[in-house]
Amino acid sequence: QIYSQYPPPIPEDLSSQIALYVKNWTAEHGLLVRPSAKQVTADANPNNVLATNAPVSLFPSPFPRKLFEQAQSLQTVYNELLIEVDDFLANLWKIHLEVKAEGYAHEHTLGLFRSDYMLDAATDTVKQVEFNTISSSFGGLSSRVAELHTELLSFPSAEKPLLPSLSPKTEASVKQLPPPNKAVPTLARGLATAHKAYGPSKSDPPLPLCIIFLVQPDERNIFDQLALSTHIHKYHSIPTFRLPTTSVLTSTKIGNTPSRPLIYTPPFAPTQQYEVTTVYFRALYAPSEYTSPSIWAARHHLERSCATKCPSILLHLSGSKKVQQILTSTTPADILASFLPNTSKSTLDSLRSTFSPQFSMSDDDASGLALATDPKTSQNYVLKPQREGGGNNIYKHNIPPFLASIPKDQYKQYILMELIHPPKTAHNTVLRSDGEVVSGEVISELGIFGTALWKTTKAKAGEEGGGEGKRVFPEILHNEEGGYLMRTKASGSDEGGVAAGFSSLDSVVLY
Ligand code: GSH
Repeated sequence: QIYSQYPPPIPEDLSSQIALYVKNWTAEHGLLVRPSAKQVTADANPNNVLATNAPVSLFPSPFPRKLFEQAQSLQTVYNELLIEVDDFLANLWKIHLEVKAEGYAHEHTLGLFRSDYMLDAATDTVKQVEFNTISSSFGGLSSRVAELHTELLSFPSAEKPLLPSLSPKTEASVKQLPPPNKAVPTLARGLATAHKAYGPSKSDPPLPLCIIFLVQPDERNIFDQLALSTHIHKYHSIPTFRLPTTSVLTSTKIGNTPSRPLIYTPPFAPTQQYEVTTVYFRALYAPSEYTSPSIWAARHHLERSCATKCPSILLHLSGSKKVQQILTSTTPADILASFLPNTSKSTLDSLRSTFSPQFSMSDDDASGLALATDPKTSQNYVLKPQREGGGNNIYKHNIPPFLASIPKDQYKQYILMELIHPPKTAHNTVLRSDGEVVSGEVISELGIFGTALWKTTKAKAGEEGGGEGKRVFPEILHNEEGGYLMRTKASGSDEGGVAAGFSSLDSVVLY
């Protein structure tokens, strides 16, 4: 209601001036991405020197303060919840099985998480869209957007800004400026905490220690990643190196002491060696990245080393839609409460209020199947495969024909989730990466970042992990909430995601 007039209309010529301000600001402050091959051909970009603005909104988006704070307060509970899941799903994963048979060498596991929510207009609550356990991106760039909006809203002076006031005069309680975004220090502290917890070198003779950022060979989102590595270098004095997935097997090896340290030799300094305390995965979350058997071998190689993985394969798997669906179910048992034995009932209720109803698509749940195959009911659902990175979901009326087109035994690879209905009143203007400025009706998605480090629980060789009754809870060494990501997209688009090209980076004003 407050924001039916949001943002205030701006005159045509001022609008292009603001777009220019934003374009220049992004270059000045590294709010950038590398252009896509579609945007700029290799001929026009020799030596890959070009960068362009990340897609970004010109105004912060309004968000109810109460719900923003609820999402923040739940982050450490979510961090704890996703820390360890039963082995039964992970048993599908060959690498996990193999490394388990050999015995896991890593002592700790690190999670850099982002829990994504949308406002649900009907219930006036925040509902979780998904919980990311691998490559949770845009903490770096999203901090810059909060700074950009703050500066733009008080340009050329706070007393007499160029832009009209954002909030109607009647609503004095509305904060005009976005809250500061702590994503960079929070995520960097997570990595630094894992680095310290690793302890001294396990090589003989001892080696200097480092953190590895495992990256895609042709990463466009490099400036987001550099925001973290630069912060780690500056404020934690820890060496970090970028390692493309294609170089894992040539640039690293496992040392021959029994603890299995991961040794990195920088290709540009072949006489130097480092021992890797922590591998931060900004890659290998999507099946399409596993282009050859050597990439699978690289994943196996990293998993069996004693470096702390962010995430381990088990943690990667616990972010799967299937696990998230199971965590929301209350039959036959209250799964959620069993994983959070020390959490109060009111916090559990608050957590539960963020779940959208979800259904299994396997034979054991007839209700999910019935909802998905009837065109009348499928209208209110999204069908999600076990994929990360966006762009893979099937929506509404497309669900029944899609299901009819695949073999029945593949149904269980999907889960069905009730759609969230965000308010339809918001408008914004966006500067896209190709320089186009577009205005229209938008919907936004809020992500809350959090980090956790815990001791890895190790089932003894030959013993099945998990199982009701004998569940062992890991010792949590660090659990922190901090920083947010607001993303905004045209309200006509079902899919989201900045990396996938659907959304723009944004910030919030709270009311
Ligand atoms: N490789 C890129 C990076 O490291 O930044 C993209 C990684 C990626 O797509 N991460 C997903 C994400 O956070 C989670 S698996 N996407 C947010 C978005 O694209 O809006």
